[in-house]
Amino acid sequence: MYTPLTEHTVADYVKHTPAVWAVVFQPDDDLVGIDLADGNVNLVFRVHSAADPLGRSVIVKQALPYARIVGESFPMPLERARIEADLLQIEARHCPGLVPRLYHYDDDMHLCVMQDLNQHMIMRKGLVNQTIYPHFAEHIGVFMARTLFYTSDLYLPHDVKKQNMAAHINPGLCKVTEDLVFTDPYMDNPGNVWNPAIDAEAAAIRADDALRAEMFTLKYAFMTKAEALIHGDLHTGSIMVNADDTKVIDPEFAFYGPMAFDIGLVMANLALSHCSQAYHAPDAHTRATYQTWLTDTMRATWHIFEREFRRLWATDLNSQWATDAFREQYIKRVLQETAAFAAAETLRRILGLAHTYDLESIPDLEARADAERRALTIGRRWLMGYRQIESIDDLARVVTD
Ligand code: SR1
Ligand code: MG
Repeated sequence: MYTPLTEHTVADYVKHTPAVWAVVFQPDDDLVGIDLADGNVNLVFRVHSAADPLGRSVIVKQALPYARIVGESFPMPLERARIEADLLQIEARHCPGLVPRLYHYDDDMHLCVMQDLNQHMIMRKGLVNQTIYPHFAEHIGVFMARTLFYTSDLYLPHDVKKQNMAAHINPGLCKVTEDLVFTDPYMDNPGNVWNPAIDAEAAAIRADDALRAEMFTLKYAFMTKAEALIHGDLHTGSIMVNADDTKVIDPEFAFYGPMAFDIGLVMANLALSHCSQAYHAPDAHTRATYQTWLTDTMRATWHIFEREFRRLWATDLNSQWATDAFREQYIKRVLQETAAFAAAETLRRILGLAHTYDLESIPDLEARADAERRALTIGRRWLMGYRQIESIDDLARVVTD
């Protein structure tokens, strides 16, 4: 029977789950549960052995019937835990080592037990402290190329692709994205939150019908373009990193959608960090160096994505698509849509319900407003100009100019 776990009950749950207990812990281990939840949506606990807290531990992630940060007024389907368990296994097949290991999924309790990434940190937090991740672009570029290519019509037989689409519908969480990313920020919606210091800019965006038309065109693409099994929420809070390794977490928003939505979220969140460095970086030299790393990482991520995608196209393409001109058009279209979806993510993180730590951790509202205005300008330029983007340099130049 479904019961939300607590710091006091989660250790007992693990102890009575042989698939976890026998694989991770030792027979005489005393277990300790710690509440780690700091995301928007779920319960998250670490359960570790009292004798070896870093060596023998797991993460228990349980869905609530609502979004944790909002409460019961924001219902969310419990079945997202099943979607997450499913995706972690699919992604692990395409990209071994780039997702946490899944130990156990409990369909009654709507929870996953997975590898504790206690040697990694949430990427967004590392970016705030100007941490350089030398392998991030390589890892995330390959992750996106492989997961997107191998779940698309470019690779799969037509009937398998359609069976996969049917098996991975996610209407509840898609609706959250349709509302929070593409709709509410452009309406007078009571859920929207924004810095009062940018009242004028927020009102101008909501009154800009040409911008709203572009945003709704994107929303329509998000709702109808069943291109690949996308992660669906690939921001820097869904990525855990250290100097050597990258793990993509939290695929509960996954469904068959446009490939560029995933790539665009990565680009947008690097750009949001870029804007936030005006406050976070301790001095001008550190700021300039780190901002250069961020835009270099945007370019490298695309280049590595494109290199791997082209490699897969050459080796594993379903023969029905074997036309060079189609390949070139396809890649250019994905790049342009990447800029467009990056715009949607950038704007919603300032005007909508769910903001990011990069900007929210700037305590002075005027300093935050300066960073937010830059981000709004970047988002607007990406959105209104994405059809003119010819190269990743064009996309990244919008952040540096
Ligand atoms: C209430 S859910 C808000 C946001 O958190 C998730 O991480 C998604 O980004 C969603 O839009
Ligand atoms: Mg998440």
